[in-house]
Amino acid sequence: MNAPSAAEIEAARAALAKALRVVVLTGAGVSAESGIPTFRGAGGLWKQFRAEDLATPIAFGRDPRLVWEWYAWRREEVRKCRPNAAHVALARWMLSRPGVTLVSQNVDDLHERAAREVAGDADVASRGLPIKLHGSLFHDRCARCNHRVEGGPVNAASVETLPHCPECGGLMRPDVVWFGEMLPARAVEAAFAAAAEAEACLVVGTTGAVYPAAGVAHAAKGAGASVVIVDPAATELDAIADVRLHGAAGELLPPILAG
Ligand code: BV8
Ligand code: ZN
Repeated sequence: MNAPSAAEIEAARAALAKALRVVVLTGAGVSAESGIPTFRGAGGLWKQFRAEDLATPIAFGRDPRLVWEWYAWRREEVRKCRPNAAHVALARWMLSRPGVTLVSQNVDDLHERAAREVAGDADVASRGLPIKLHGSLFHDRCARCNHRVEGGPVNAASVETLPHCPECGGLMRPDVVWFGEMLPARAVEAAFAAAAEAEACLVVGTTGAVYPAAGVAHAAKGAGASVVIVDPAATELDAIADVRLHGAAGELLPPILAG
């Protein structure tokens, strides 16, 4: 796929600049240039680890140590990474204008770190934070009473040494949404409410294969929004794109989100 022309970049920039309300949907591709493997791409996360073996409640019930080892490894991988130019451009843009809602499928914290770095202080940064549809890699949740804590060090030597709930003693799990599990209701509500109001929808770095997350883009389209898609490869949302830019998020977001 050839790189987008200046006219295509300008078409994307204009569609986003003139929209009073914009919903942004990001997936693993927005973190790819930070060095975090995507899920389904070459060398994607699922390639080395079969999703059904690790990211399902059944797998966790069957072998909590294995599942915790994978998430502890991913936490360390993300900690070694830094937000890339796409996260920074998005954070800068969100902090420079009203009316943008960021919805992310990612469980990493790179959008949050970019917002904090750009804003310099936590209050301002809060305007650049994402709605996290699939939870957070850096939080643990009690599998019994749902008590939620900041994730700490994980000792997966035995089930007994795995993180346990300070409230009820139950086994903690990563605070992410596994396949077959409901998404956090408030996050879904907020994401689809933003889509229903949007005049533009920017989709960055997602195959659009996972629902209900991918439905955010369809809901925005249905509400009459112009859909701009940034991705180097074909996605399952391409059919609803009004402007389709083939390329990397780190290269394309800075020019299309420029002031
Ligand atoms: C639910 C958290 C219902 C854990 C994840 C059949 C049809 C339709 C749907 C279903 C179906 N069968 C089952 C379902 C439902 C299922 C689903 O959608 N399955 C799909 C796979 C078919 N969904 C669910 O199970 C959801 N729950 O439906 O509950 C329910 C109803 C009643 C009662 C109970 C339950 C829960 C889904 C959430 C699963 N959790 N992750 C973890 O992370 O460990 S999903 C996982 O996939 C990640 O969150 C990830 O974000 C998400 C989507 O993947 P992408 O982000 O798109 O990543 P991918 O690698 O696929 O794509 C990367 C893209 O980036 C590519 O396009 C690539 O080209 C691009 N890229 C690469 N480099 C760059 C780039 N782009 C820009 N710049 C670059 N440099
Ligand atoms: Zn508990």
